[in-house]
Amino acid sequence: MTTRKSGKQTKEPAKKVVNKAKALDNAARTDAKLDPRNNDAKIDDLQRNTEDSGGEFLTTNQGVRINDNQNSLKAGERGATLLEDFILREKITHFDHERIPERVVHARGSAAHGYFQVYESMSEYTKAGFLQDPSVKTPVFVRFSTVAGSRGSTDLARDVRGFAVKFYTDEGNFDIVGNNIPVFFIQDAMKFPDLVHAVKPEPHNEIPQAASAHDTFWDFISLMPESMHMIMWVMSDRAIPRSYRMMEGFGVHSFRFINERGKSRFVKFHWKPLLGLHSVVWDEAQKISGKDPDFHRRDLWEAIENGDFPEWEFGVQIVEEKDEHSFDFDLLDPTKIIPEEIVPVQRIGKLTLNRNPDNFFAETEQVAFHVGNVVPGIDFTNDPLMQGRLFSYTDTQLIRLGGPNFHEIPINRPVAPVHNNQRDGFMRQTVNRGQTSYEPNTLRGGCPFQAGADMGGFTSFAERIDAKKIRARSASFFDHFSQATLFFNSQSEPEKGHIIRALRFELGKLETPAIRERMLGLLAQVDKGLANSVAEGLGMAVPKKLDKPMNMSIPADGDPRKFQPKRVEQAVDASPTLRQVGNPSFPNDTIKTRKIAVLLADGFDDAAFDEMSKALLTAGAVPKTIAPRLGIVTGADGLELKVDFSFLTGSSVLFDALYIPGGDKSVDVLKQLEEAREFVSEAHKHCKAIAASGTGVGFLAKSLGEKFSETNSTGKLVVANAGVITSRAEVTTNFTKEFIGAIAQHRHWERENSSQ
Ligand code: HDE
Repeated sequence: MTTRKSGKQTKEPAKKVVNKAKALDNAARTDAKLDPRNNDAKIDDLQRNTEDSGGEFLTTNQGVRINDNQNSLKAGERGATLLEDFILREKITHFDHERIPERVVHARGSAAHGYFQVYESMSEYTKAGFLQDPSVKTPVFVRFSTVAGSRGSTDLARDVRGFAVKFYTDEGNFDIVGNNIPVFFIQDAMKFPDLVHAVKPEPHNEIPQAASAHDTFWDFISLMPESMHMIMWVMSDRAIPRSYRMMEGFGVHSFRFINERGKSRFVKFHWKPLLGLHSVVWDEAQKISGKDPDFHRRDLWEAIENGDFPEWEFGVQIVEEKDEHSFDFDLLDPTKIIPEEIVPVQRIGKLTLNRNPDNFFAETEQVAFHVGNVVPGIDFTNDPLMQGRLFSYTDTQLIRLGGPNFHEIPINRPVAPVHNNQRDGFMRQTVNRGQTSYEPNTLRGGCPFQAGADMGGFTSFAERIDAKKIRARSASFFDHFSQATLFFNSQSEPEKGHIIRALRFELGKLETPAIRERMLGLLAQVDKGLANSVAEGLGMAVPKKLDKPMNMSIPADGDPRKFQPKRVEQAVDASPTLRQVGNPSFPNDTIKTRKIAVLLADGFDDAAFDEMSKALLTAGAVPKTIAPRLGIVTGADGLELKVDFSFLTGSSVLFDALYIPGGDKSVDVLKQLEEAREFVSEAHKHCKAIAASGTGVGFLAKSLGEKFSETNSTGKLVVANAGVITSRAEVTTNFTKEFIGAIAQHRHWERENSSQ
């Protein structure tokens, strides 16, 4: 127990009861199996419901052993099937009911178990138990998702990613139900169904799946300038991450930290990936969607199976209550960030994912997150988007998981004990003993009884509210463009180019020219150069006169003039922490877990392969062999390797970099194969690091044609040219070092063809 205080009860009748509660509480919490300080507490808890049928007979759901699982019961061998066949009926009925409604948003996702540890006590800021003691490992379950697509849609859609974390703390479950983008499209929950209806497939023909590039989405956005900041993020590379393991997470809203003395401060939550921030390119994303729609799901699963446990540092931006109004935006507005230059992110702990779920449905599909799941020491603010979410998450589970007892589903139940007078309902699991299900009572000694704040009872922050009841939006929410401009200005040149091309793609897919025009008008408010470049790609001009009013999200009796965007002067012009290329908060010297394709055929240079694969493995990368066919491939000196992929099953878009060892016979075979040459030229087009040694350089030259250049003015053996590393001689340490450095850069944008 880390946070529960001894009861200092003064009122007599309650005293006995409270002491009893404390004793029970202690007993429950020191039960070694359920002690959350043991990070396996949730895993142990799940054991109660885990079964693997190992060495067991096949039975019905009633436990009756089944003798024939091949044939239904019939009137004669060729006769009609009998209604009496309870085994057949049970099996088919269960099958008929196997599906539940998918999540209305964030339907596509994958998850993992892990734990969280704080670096040092945060008691100055919060009394939350799991943030007090660095020796405590709190179990977590984390689900990543896309937003717009159905359960079976591609992982690589251009979309926001959900990043939802459930902490099973000893004071109950705490969920941070966040995204990989720190702001949101809308400011008020009232607009959420409209936004989601606009982005989901169009209702008449259910097209397109998992894509925002269609008329209804941009029609809505073009009338809602409050979305422009978020639009910049979803048109950026953030919306096509390389891996769930290489993206940031954000709580988005301002929350509150409350300390022991009841002092409140505002807090924004961040997750910072230790592998750095990386994305794929759009052309690649589209191809991955065909080659491996489970790319992110597989990546997460494989990394954990390989023992490469993904890690994020937990960051907080803390703002004193007195500073609430000291920013050039409103802290309650979820379309705004607090630039890290103004309030730095303190990294206070680490999240590690170290175990894949046992069963996708039981765990990943049935997990129910809720922004409203908080523990003492954490509280809400009046962010009007969050306020609506506080209603929505329980409500949605009632239909999705079929009733009010979804908290009893193993993945959702807390490791902290649950006692209350809630009863019954569909699928109730708990067998509540006793005569009473109300409080207060005398028949059961008052149990279960309320907990004083000093016994860990949750008390809401006593925020002062003195207001008129009103349907309105604060004027402090009306700067819709400044932070969109800040984001665009903060990008590196290649990233700016990607935003422009993403907008050309999305707007280019529209069938209604007027929507394009309105969007160009809004983009011009963000940055004129941006709007002109997008317009050029669309073969249009930015309209001289803006379609007014710009903001069409206005109540029926509202005066449009009062709803129009207003720019506020910004304290920061550009924030390098908003870009991915050259972001100072992330490492650019690691190649841990990167997948490297090694292209070879029989007769490859054994020594070169050996040197390179040793160097890559030592640096933590995952080399994979690609050959003309599966099976075994043999080197010139007899080294036998298992082929991981053929050119049919592998593809350059599934790898981070590629290496071609020499070996005359191997290179001759590769040279003849169009798929092999395409593999190389596509990796080059996507700006990936490429290395070739010995005669492998000749194959590289043939594949790249005029794009190949091997300027070697210094006479060095190893030539590095915009991420293409060649050595005509053997593989040296210098060569592998150059290649590893080039992979760590992730992409070599100087090679990028801007028309891509
Ligand atoms: Fe959600 N959101 N949301 N959302 N959301 C859901 O809950 C909702 C919002 C987020 O992996 C639903 O269980 C409303 C912002 C994630 O299971 C639903 C509003 C952010 C997930 C819902 C928002 C999120 C959800 C659908 C505006 C980032 C997936 C299924 C008022 C901070 C969690 C479900 C998982 C899921 C409602 C806006 C993140 C319908 C009404 C902002 C990561 O309850």
